[in-house]
Amino acid sequence: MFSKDFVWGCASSAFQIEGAWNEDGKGEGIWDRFCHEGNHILNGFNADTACDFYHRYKEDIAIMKQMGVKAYRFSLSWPRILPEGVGKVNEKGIAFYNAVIDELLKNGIEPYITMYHWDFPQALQDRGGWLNEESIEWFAEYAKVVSESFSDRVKYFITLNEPQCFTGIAHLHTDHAPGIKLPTKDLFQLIHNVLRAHGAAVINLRKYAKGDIKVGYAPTCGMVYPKTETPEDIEACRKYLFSCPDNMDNWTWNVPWFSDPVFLGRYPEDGLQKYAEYLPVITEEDMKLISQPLDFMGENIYNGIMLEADESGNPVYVNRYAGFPETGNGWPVTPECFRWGLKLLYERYQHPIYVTENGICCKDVLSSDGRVHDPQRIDFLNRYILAMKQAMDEGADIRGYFEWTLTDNFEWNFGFRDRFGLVYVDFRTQRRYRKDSSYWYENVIKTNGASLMQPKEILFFDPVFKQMIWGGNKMKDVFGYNIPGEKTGECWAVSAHPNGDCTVNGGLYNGKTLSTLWKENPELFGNYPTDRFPLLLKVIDAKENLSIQVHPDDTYANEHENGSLGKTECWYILECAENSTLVVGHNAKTKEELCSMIDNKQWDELIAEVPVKKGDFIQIDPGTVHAIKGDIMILETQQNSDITYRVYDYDRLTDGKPRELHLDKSKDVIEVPAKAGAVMSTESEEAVKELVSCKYYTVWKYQVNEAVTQTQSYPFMILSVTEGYGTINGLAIKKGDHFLLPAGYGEFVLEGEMTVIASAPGEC
Ligand code: IFM
Repeated sequence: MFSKDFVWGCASSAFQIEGAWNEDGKGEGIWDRFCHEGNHILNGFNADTACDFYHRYKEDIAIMKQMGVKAYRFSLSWPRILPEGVGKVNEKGIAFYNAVIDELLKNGIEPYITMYHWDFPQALQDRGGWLNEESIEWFAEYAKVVSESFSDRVKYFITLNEPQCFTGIAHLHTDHAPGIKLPTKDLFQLIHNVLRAHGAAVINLRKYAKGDIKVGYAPTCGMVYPKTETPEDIEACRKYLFSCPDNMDNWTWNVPWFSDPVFLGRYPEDGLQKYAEYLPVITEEDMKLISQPLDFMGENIYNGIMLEADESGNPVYVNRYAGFPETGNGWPVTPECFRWGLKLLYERYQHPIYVTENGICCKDVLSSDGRVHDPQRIDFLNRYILAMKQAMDEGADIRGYFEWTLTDNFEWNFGFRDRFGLVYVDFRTQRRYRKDSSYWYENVIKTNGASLMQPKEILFFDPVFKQMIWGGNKMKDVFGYNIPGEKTGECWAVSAHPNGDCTVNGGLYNGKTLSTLWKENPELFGNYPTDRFPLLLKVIDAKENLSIQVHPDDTYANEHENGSLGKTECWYILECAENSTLVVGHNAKTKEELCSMIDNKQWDELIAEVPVKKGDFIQIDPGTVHAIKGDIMILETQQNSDITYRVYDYDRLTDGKPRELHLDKSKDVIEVPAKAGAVMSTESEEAVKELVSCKYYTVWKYQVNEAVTQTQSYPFMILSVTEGYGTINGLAIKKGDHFLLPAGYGEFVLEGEMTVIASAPGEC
């Protein structure tokens, strides 16, 4: 599934885990100050101890080893290495990181070092922080020390983590340290300094490296995904993702201002125009410095927004529905943004990508059984990793994935409220508990992604209703359908036919037509090898008699009906009056006799009828003369075809005219002599009864009183609840519901008091 050298990792940052804030010569950082002074952190917490990684790194590395993690992305505390930010190196700080690196390597875990994950030395902040242009040299000096100290064993270095956050959240919104609101012009200057500092660090990391190193950068931002996969909606996403915001209250939250200069060597043109009045002096030399060649692009991705194109092709935000899935801290769960964001980033920046952060905060608790169960995290990661794989399959060069984060830790201004870890930390005792998700991730790593689970979603559809001269309004009373009129004859409940293409209602594929899904997601249908969805499921309410008709087979329909399929169908009688009959078959012995009876309108002699009652079932093969009679309601499973030849219509008039008959074609296809119309009673002692199995479908009846357990191992199955209420695998279903179980769905349990008719396509 994934290439064998795909990097499965975990990520963390120094300030969020290390603690030991003033131990062994560490200098004060801006986050130490921010926590200690003022009321910036939820509940007044600080990170003086955090996860105590400084003393417990061996324990945490041992857990990673158990999990089989291949790489660990961690950051260095700048003030632990250079307590004053520049000048004297703190050898104990270097020794600590050397010990961490050695322990990782000893355990077969590749270290990925992030130089800066927000803990700026306070001493340098006191000299103006990133706003001071000298910060470029300060950061370069720090890079030299880092490279000299660690590049003999560490191969992967990342300069900055999420510059959008440590510039914007700190200096525009002031929620992060140092929490200083800057005039807009100054913030532009500060960001220009940060980007130049990045370039200067890349130069020094390489210049002082003791081995072959790879250098990258890890920005972030919200991503995007299109409402539909039309070129217009995709282009709207591209446009939005790579344009600079107009809103100056949140302008730093964007991709291009932080990534175009680094990877493309220029600030984005629209930003240069929009922000002209705030811009610092930007020289060619600056751009050269900022755009030092990089080996990879990191990107931290958590969520995104759905967009569609308006008439002019401009991106429009699509509102989220009520009850949209959210994480424990209220972030939307949008795996689709991973697929589209990663593809669009790769398309623009053309660098191998590492997902340097992705994960979820959940309200994890230590359960009574002494374990931490976090199914929501497992589901989130499963969906996101599958979406990432889709981006890879569609061309994005993604080399690795770093789950955020190993242990629950200090979540900045939210203190310890938000648990993001694969490992639970009891902050009172510093005991670590592996959450269920850590075992799940272990398995993903061990199987190199093969254990990821394709989402098992039951697909529901919006039916398409058809008005017919013979139709009625029973579907409203019997099934509660919102029918469009008093002559509603047909409900195309599951159909991908162009004359009535159903739309998915809810879930992952909400709003897509079944025919689109068939094209775009063939895996949902077990890659069934036909060019179109093979079945069509209808409810028919015949208030009046339907015309007497006959259907062609595949060969005849293909030849005479523009490549259409023929029509084999079967009927389950949902409702009927007492003493009802159906037209099935005819009495002609020879073709000549048939033609003569038709030409002479000897309908009474020609047509054969069979008695039926509620719950009966009958197969109608092509060539069979048939008709549903008035006051009967049926559920029909048929081939995906709308071809019917009308033989006789009781001489009825519509708008003063008779409906068209298809006598020549009917005579061609009617089978002579007719097979006996075999009506079958579906009553059975057994809960599961096979009603028919032919080339095109198999149909069963499930009589649910006790739990009925079945396995969906067909390309797909369609289930229709014809009576009662119940559940399928815990999902409530009721009379009138029709739904599709996709390929690989596996076991399902029906419970309640229900009658269910199920169909699966034939072996093709
Ligand atoms: O915890 C943070 C991390 O420091 C930066 N990226 C987002 C994570 C979750 O908020």
